[in-house]
Amino acid sequence: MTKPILLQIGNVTERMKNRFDALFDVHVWFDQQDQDAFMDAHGADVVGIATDGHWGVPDNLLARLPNLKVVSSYGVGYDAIDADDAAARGILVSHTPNVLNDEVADTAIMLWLATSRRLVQADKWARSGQWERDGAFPLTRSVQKRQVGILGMGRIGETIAKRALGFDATIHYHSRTPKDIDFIYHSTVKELAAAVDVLFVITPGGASTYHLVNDEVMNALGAEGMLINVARGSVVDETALIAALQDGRLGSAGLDVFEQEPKIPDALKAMENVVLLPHVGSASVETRQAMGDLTCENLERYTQDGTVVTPVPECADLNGT
Ligand code: NAP
Ligand code: 8YV
Repeated sequence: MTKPILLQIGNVTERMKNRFDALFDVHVWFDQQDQDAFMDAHGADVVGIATDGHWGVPDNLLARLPNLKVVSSYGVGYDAIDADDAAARGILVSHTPNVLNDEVADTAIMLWLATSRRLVQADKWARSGQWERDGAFPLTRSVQKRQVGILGMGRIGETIAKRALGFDATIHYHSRTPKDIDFIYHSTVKELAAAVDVLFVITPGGASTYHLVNDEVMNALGAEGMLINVARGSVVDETALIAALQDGRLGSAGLDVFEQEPKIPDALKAMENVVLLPHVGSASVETRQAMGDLTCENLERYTQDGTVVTPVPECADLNGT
Protein backbone atom coordinates (compact mmCIF):
# COMPACT_ATOMS: atom_id res chain seq x y z
CA MET A 1 0.00 0.00 0.00
CA THR A 2 1.33 3.49 -0.76
CA LYS A 3 2.01 5.67 2.25
CA PRO A 4 0.54 9.17 2.61
CA ILE A 5 2.90 12.04 1.79
CA LEU A 6 4.46 14.07 4.61
CA LEU A 7 6.19 17.32 3.73
CA GLN A 8 9.10 17.94 6.10
CA ILE A 9 10.12 21.57 6.60
CA GLY A 10 13.43 22.13 8.42
CA ASN A 11 15.71 19.56 10.00
CA VAL A 12 14.69 16.58 12.13
CA THR A 13 16.69 14.14 14.23
CA GLU A 14 17.43 10.59 13.06
CA ARG A 15 15.01 9.30 15.70
CA MET A 16 12.20 11.50 14.32
CA LYS A 17 13.08 10.64 10.74
CA ASN A 18 12.76 6.91 11.46
CA ARG A 19 9.33 7.40 13.02
CA PHE A 20 8.14 9.56 10.12
CA ASP A 21 9.47 7.03 7.57
CA ALA A 22 7.52 4.20 9.20
CA LEU A 23 4.21 5.88 8.37
CA PHE A 24 4.80 8.37 5.60
CA ASP A 25 6.45 8.89 2.25
CA VAL A 26 8.59 11.84 3.42
CA HIS A 27 9.58 14.68 1.08
CA VAL A 28 11.92 17.38 2.38
CA TRP A 29 10.77 20.88 1.29
CA PHE A 30 14.20 22.50 1.28
CA ASP A 31 15.69 19.60 -0.76
CA GLN A 32 13.38 20.40 -3.65
CA GLN A 33 15.39 22.04 -6.45
CA ASP A 34 12.16 23.19 -8.04
CA GLN A 35 9.45 23.67 -5.43
CA ASP A 36 6.82 24.60 -8.05
CA ALA A 37 7.49 21.35 -9.93
CA PHE A 38 7.15 19.46 -6.62
CA MET A 39 3.81 21.17 -6.03
CA ASP A 40 2.56 20.24 -9.52
CA ALA A 41 3.62 16.62 -9.08
CA HIS A 42 2.70 15.99 -5.41
CA GLY A 43 0.88 19.00 -3.91
CA ALA A 44 -2.53 17.33 -4.11
CA ASP A 45 -1.24 14.23 -2.30
CA VAL A 46 0.39 15.93 0.69
CA VAL A 47 -1.56 14.95 3.82
CA GLY A 48 0.77 16.12 6.58
CA ILE A 49 3.47 18.68 7.33
CA ALA A 50 6.20 18.28 9.95
CA THR A 51 7.82 21.59 10.81
CA ASP A 52 9.25 23.57 13.71
CA GLY A 53 8.78 26.87 15.51
CA HIS A 54 11.46 28.59 13.43
CA TRP A 55 10.31 27.66 9.89
CA GLY A 56 6.61 27.22 10.62
CA VAL A 57 4.60 27.00 7.40
CA PRO A 58 5.74 29.45 4.70
CA ASP A 59 3.13 31.92 3.42
CA ASN A 60 0.66 30.56 0.85
CA LEU A 61 1.74 26.93 1.32
CA LEU A 62 -1.53 25.92 3.01
CA ALA A 63 -3.48 27.28 0.03
CA ARG A 64 -1.39 25.15 -2.34
CA LEU A 65 -2.01 21.85 -0.52
CA PRO A 66 -5.73 21.08 -1.02
CA ASN A 67 -5.68 17.75 0.84
CA LEU A 68 -3.47 18.76 3.76
CA LYS A 69 -5.02 17.51 7.02
CA VAL A 70 -2.43 17.85 9.77
CA VAL A 71 0.58 20.02 10.70
CA SER A 72 2.85 18.86 13.52
CA SER A 73 5.24 21.52 14.80
CA TYR A 74 8.33 20.88 16.94
CA GLY A 75 8.22 23.61 19.61
CA VAL A 76 5.47 25.26 21.64
CA GLY A 77 5.53 28.67 19.93
CA TYR A 78 3.71 28.57 16.59
CA ASP A 79 3.75 32.24 15.56
CA ALA A 80 5.32 31.15 12.23
CA ILE A 81 2.12 29.23 11.36
CA ASP A 82 -1.15 30.96 10.47
CA ALA A 83 -3.24 28.75 12.80
CA ASP A 84 -6.48 30.68 12.16
CA ASP A 85 -6.12 30.11 8.42
CA ALA A 86 -5.32 26.43 9.03
CA ALA A 87 -8.38 26.01 11.29
CA ALA A 88 -10.60 27.71 8.70
CA ARG A 89 -9.34 25.16 6.14
CA GLY A 90 -10.04 22.26 8.52
CA ILE A 91 -6.32 21.54 9.03
CA LEU A 92 -5.32 20.36 12.51
CA VAL A 93 -2.18 22.05 13.84
CA SER A 94 -0.31 20.56 16.81
CA HIS A 95 2.66 21.81 18.84
CA THR A 96 4.74 20.60 21.83
CA PRO A 97 3.59 22.33 25.06
CA ASN A 98 4.66 21.44 28.63
CA VAL A 99 7.56 19.06 27.81
CA LEU A 100 9.91 22.09 27.63
CA ASN A 101 8.58 24.20 30.55
CA ASP A 102 11.39 23.25 32.95
CA GLU A 103 14.22 23.67 30.42
CA VAL A 104 13.09 27.09 29.23
CA ALA A 105 12.50 28.25 32.82
CA ASP A 106 16.01 27.03 33.72
CA THR A 107 17.43 29.02 30.78
CA ALA A 108 15.57 32.15 31.91
CA ILE A 109 16.92 31.78 35.46
CA MET A 110 20.41 31.09 34.07
CA LEU A 111 20.25 34.36 32.09
CA TRP A 112 19.07 36.24 35.21
CA LEU A 113 21.92 34.87 37.34
CA ALA A 114 24.53 35.32 34.59
CA THR A 115 23.48 38.92 33.92
CA SER A 116 23.23 39.91 37.61
CA ARG A 117 26.46 38.26 38.74
CA ARG A 118 28.30 39.09 35.46
CA LEU A 119 29.22 35.46 34.85
CA VAL A 120 30.69 36.00 31.38
CA GLN A 121 32.98 38.87 32.48
CA ALA A 122 34.02 37.02 35.64
CA ASP A 123 34.96 33.96 33.58
CA LYS A 124 37.06 36.18 31.28
CA TRP A 125 38.67 37.78 34.35
CA ALA A 126 39.65 34.36 35.67
CA ARG A 127 40.93 32.79 32.47
CA SER A 128 42.75 35.86 31.09
CA GLY A 129 44.96 36.21 34.18
CA GLN A 130 43.35 39.53 35.12
CA TRP A 131 42.72 38.19 38.64
CA GLU A 132 46.51 37.88 39.11
CA ARG A 133 47.22 41.26 37.49
CA ASP A 134 44.41 43.43 38.86
CA GLY A 135 43.09 41.58 41.90
CA ALA A 136 39.49 40.80 42.80
CA PHE A 137 36.65 41.02 40.29
CA PRO A 138 34.30 43.99 40.99
CA LEU A 139 31.25 43.33 43.15
CA THR A 140 28.01 42.44 41.36
CA ARG A 141 24.29 42.65 42.18
CA SER A 142 22.49 39.90 44.10
CA VAL A 143 19.41 38.07 42.77
CA GLN A 144 18.01 37.48 46.26
CA LYS A 145 14.77 39.05 47.58
CA ARG A 146 14.00 40.83 44.30
CA GLN A 147 10.75 42.12 42.84
CA VAL A 148 10.37 39.77 39.87
CA GLY A 149 8.02 40.47 36.95
CA ILE A 150 6.65 37.86 34.55
CA LEU A 151 5.14 39.12 31.29
CA GLY A 152 3.03 36.14 30.13
CA MET A 153 1.95 34.05 33.11
CA GLY A 154 1.38 30.83 31.17
CA ARG A 155 2.93 27.36 31.40
CA ILE A 156 6.55 28.57 31.22
CA GLY A 157 5.90 31.86 33.05
CA GLU A 158 4.52 29.99 36.03
CA THR A 159 7.51 27.62 35.99
CA ILE A 160 9.90 30.61 36.04
CA ALA A 161 7.92 32.13 38.93
CA LYS A 162 8.23 28.92 40.99
CA ARG A 163 11.98 28.91 40.50
CA ALA A 164 12.26 32.63 41.41
CA LEU A 165 10.45 31.91 44.70
CA GLY A 166 13.50 29.82 45.59
CA PHE A 167 15.45 33.12 45.57
CA ASP A 168 12.88 34.69 47.95
CA ALA A 169 11.42 36.82 45.16
CA THR A 170 8.10 38.68 45.27
CA ILE A 171 6.31 37.76 42.06
CA HIS A 172 4.39 40.27 39.90
CA TYR A 173 2.87 39.51 36.50
CA HIS A 174 0.85 40.73 33.54
CA SER A 175 -1.21 38.69 31.08
CA ARG A 176 -4.35 39.86 29.28
CA THR A 177 -6.39 37.97 31.88
CA PRO A 178 -5.57 37.65 35.61
CA LYS A 179 -4.84 34.05 36.63
CA ASP A 180 -6.06 32.15 39.66
CA ILE A 181 -2.68 32.37 41.40
CA ASP A 182 -1.31 34.10 44.45
CA PHE A 183 0.97 36.62 42.68
CA ILE A 184 0.55 40.39 42.21
CA TYR A 185 -1.37 41.22 39.01
CA HIS A 186 -0.73 44.40 37.00
CA SER A 187 -3.20 45.41 34.31
CA THR A 188 -0.56 46.96 32.01
CA VAL A 189 2.99 46.01 31.02
CA LYS A 190 4.22 49.49 31.97
CA GLU A 191 2.77 49.20 35.46
CA LEU A 192 4.38 45.77 35.82
CA ALA A 193 7.77 47.11 34.65
CA ALA A 194 7.62 50.02 37.10
CA ALA A 195 7.05 47.62 40.01
CA VAL A 196 9.93 45.18 39.42
CA ASP A 197 13.74 44.81 39.40
CA VAL A 198 13.77 42.18 36.66
CA LEU A 199 11.21 41.57 33.91
CA PHE A 200 10.99 38.10 32.33
CA VAL A 201 9.29 38.13 28.92
CA ILE A 202 7.58 34.81 28.08
CA THR A 203 4.49 35.53 25.98
CA PRO A 204 3.87 34.01 22.55
CA GLY A 205 5.17 35.93 19.51
CA GLY A 206 2.99 37.19 16.66
CA ALA A 207 0.89 40.28 15.97
CA SER A 208 -0.79 40.54 19.39
CA THR A 209 2.51 40.86 21.25
CA TYR A 210 4.55 42.77 18.63
CA HIS A 211 6.82 45.28 20.45
CA LEU A 212 4.81 44.89 23.66
CA VAL A 213 8.06 45.79 25.41
CA ASN A 214 8.68 49.26 24.01
CA ASP A 215 10.57 52.40 24.98
CA GLU A 216 8.00 53.33 27.65
CA VAL A 217 8.24 49.89 29.28
CA MET A 218 12.05 50.02 29.32
CA ASN A 219 12.01 53.49 30.88
CA ALA A 220 9.61 52.17 33.54
CA LEU A 221 11.96 49.26 34.24
CA GLY A 222 14.67 51.85 34.76
CA ALA A 223 18.42 52.38 35.05
CA GLU A 224 18.79 49.58 37.63
CA GLY A 225 16.27 47.31 35.89
CA MET A 226 16.95 44.11 33.96
CA LEU A 227 15.13 42.66 30.96
CA ILE A 228 15.23 38.90 30.28
CA ASN A 229 13.67 37.81 26.97
CA VAL A 230 13.10 34.09 26.35
CA ALA A 231 9.85 34.57 24.37
CA ARG A 232 10.31 35.79 20.79
CA GLY A 233 12.49 38.62 19.46
CA SER A 234 9.38 40.32 18.05
CA VAL A 235 7.96 40.97 21.55
CA VAL A 236 10.76 43.46 22.36
CA ASP A 237 11.48 46.57 20.26
CA GLU A 238 15.17 45.78 19.67
CA THR A 239 16.07 49.27 18.40
CA ALA A 240 14.49 50.84 21.48
CA LEU A 241 16.26 48.23 23.68
CA ILE A 242 19.67 49.13 22.24
CA ALA A 243 19.01 52.86 22.73
CA ALA A 244 17.79 52.36 26.31
CA LEU A 245 20.87 50.30 27.21
CA GLN A 246 23.24 52.77 25.49
CA ASP A 247 21.64 55.75 27.30
CA GLY A 248 21.70 53.95 30.65
CA ARG A 249 17.88 54.24 30.89
CA LEU A 250 17.81 50.42 31.21
CA GLY A 251 20.38 48.65 33.37
CA SER A 252 21.01 45.31 31.66
CA ALA A 253 19.53 42.52 29.56
CA GLY A 254 19.70 38.75 29.11
CA LEU A 255 18.50 37.68 25.67
CA ASP A 256 17.85 34.26 24.13
CA VAL A 257 15.79 35.54 21.19
CA PHE A 258 16.18 38.31 18.60
CA GLU A 259 14.13 40.09 15.95
CA GLN A 260 16.14 38.82 12.93
CA GLU A 261 17.51 35.44 14.05
CA PRO A 262 20.22 34.30 13.62
CA LYS A 263 21.39 37.92 13.23
CA ILE A 264 22.23 39.76 16.45
CA PRO A 265 22.89 43.52 16.19
CA ASP A 266 26.58 44.41 16.66
CA ALA A 267 25.54 47.07 19.19
CA LEU A 268 24.24 44.33 21.52
CA LYS A 269 27.35 42.19 21.00
CA ALA A 270 29.50 45.13 22.09
CA MET A 271 27.75 45.67 25.43
CA GLU A 272 29.20 44.35 28.70
CA ASN A 273 25.85 44.60 30.51
CA VAL A 274 24.15 42.14 28.14
CA VAL A 275 24.26 38.33 28.07
CA LEU A 276 23.44 36.77 24.70
CA LEU A 277 22.31 33.23 23.89
CA PRO A 278 21.60 31.77 20.42
CA HIS A 279 17.94 30.73 21.03
CA VAL A 280 18.77 27.72 23.20
CA GLY A 281 15.91 27.96 25.70
CA SER A 282 14.81 24.34 25.19
CA ALA A 283 18.08 23.05 23.73
CA SER A 284 19.10 20.16 25.96
CA VAL A 285 19.39 16.60 24.64
CA GLU A 286 16.62 15.40 26.97
CA THR A 287 14.11 18.16 26.26
CA ARG A 288 14.68 18.20 22.52
CA GLN A 289 14.11 14.41 22.51
CA ALA A 290 10.83 14.87 24.40
CA MET A 291 9.77 17.59 21.92
CA GLY A 292 10.69 15.32 18.99
CA ASP A 293 8.75 12.41 20.48
CA LEU A 294 5.63 14.55 20.95
CA THR A 295 5.97 15.88 17.38
CA CYS A 296 5.95 12.25 16.16
CA GLU A 297 3.14 11.17 18.51
CA ASN A 298 0.90 13.92 17.15
CA LEU A 299 1.35 12.56 13.60
CA GLU A 300 1.07 8.93 14.67
CA ARG A 301 -2.15 9.59 16.58
CA TYR A 302 -3.51 11.38 13.54
CA THR A 303 -2.93 8.31 11.35
CA GLN A 304 -4.67 6.12 13.97
CA ASP A 305 -7.84 8.05 14.78
CA GLY A 306 -7.73 11.46 13.06
CA THR A 307 -6.87 13.37 16.25
CA VAL A 308 -3.66 14.86 17.64
CA VAL A 309 -2.39 14.75 21.24
CA THR A 310 -1.65 18.47 21.64
CA PRO A 311 -3.59 20.71 19.23
CA VAL A 312 -2.97 24.47 19.24
CA PRO A 313 -5.95 26.30 20.81
CA GLU A 314 -7.18 27.62 17.43
CA CYS A 315 -7.64 24.02 16.25
CA ALA A 316 -8.95 22.45 19.46
CA ASP A 317 -12.53 22.32 18.14
CA LEU A 318 -11.37 20.38 15.06
CA ASN A 319 -9.73 17.67 17.14
CA GLY A 320 -12.00 14.65 17.00
CA THR A 321 -14.66 16.16 14.76
P1 NAP B 1 1.28 29.77 27.25
O1 NAP B 1 1.09 28.75 28.31
O2 NAP B 1 0.25 29.91 26.18
O3 NAP B 1 1.50 31.18 27.98
C1 NAP B 1 1.50 32.38 27.31
C2 NAP B 1 1.10 33.48 28.27
O4 NAP B 1 1.19 34.75 27.60
C3 NAP B 1 -0.31 33.37 28.81
O5 NAP B 1 -0.28 33.67 30.18
C4 NAP B 1 -1.10 34.44 28.07
O6 NAP B 1 -2.15 34.88 28.92
C5 NAP B 1 -0.01 35.50 27.86
N1 NAP B 1 -0.26 36.35 26.71
C6 NAP B 1 -0.62 35.98 25.46
N2 NAP B 1 -0.79 37.06 24.70
C7 NAP B 1 -0.55 38.13 25.48
C8 NAP B 1 -0.59 39.54 25.26
N3 NAP B 1 -0.91 40.05 24.05
N4 NAP B 1 -0.29 40.35 26.29
C9 NAP B 1 0.03 39.85 27.50
N5 NAP B 1 0.08 38.53 27.76
C10 NAP B 1 -0.21 37.68 26.76
O7 NAP B 1 2.64 29.54 26.47
P2 NAP B 1 3.99 28.88 27.01
O8 NAP B 1 3.95 27.42 26.78
O9 NAP B 1 4.29 29.39 28.37
O10 NAP B 1 5.05 29.50 25.95
C11 NAP B 1 5.17 30.89 25.82
C12 NAP B 1 6.06 31.26 24.67
O11 NAP B 1 7.42 31.07 25.00
C13 NAP B 1 5.92 30.45 23.38
O12 NAP B 1 4.78 30.85 22.63
C14 NAP B 1 7.22 30.75 22.66
O13 NAP B 1 7.10 31.89 21.84
C15 NAP B 1 8.19 31.03 23.80
N6 NAP B 1 9.21 29.97 23.93
C16 NAP B 1 10.52 30.27 23.73
C17 NAP B 1 11.46 29.26 23.87
C18 NAP B 1 12.92 29.54 23.69
O14 NAP B 1 13.63 28.64 23.28
N7 NAP B 1 13.39 30.73 23.98
C19 NAP B 1 11.07 27.96 24.16
C20 NAP B 1 9.74 27.70 24.37
C21 NAP B 1 8.80 28.72 24.25
P3 NAP B 1 -3.43 35.65 28.35
O15 NAP B 1 -3.95 34.83 27.21
O16 NAP B 1 -4.36 35.75 29.52
O17 NAP B 1 -2.94 37.00 27.91
C1 8YV C 1 12.58 25.80 19.78
C2 8YV C 1 10.96 27.44 20.89
O1 8YV C 1 13.89 26.25 19.69
O2 8YV C 1 9.33 25.89 21.56
C3 8YV C 1 9.56 27.02 21.14
O3 8YV C 1 8.66 27.86 20.95
O4 8YV C 1 11.24 28.56 20.62
C4 8YV C 1 12.06 26.46 21.02
O5 8YV C 1 11.77 25.46 21.93
C5 8YV C 1 11.97 26.03 18.47
O6 8YV C 1 10.60 26.04 18.40
C6 8YV C 1 12.46 24.95 17.53
O7 8YV C 1 12.32 25.36 16.26
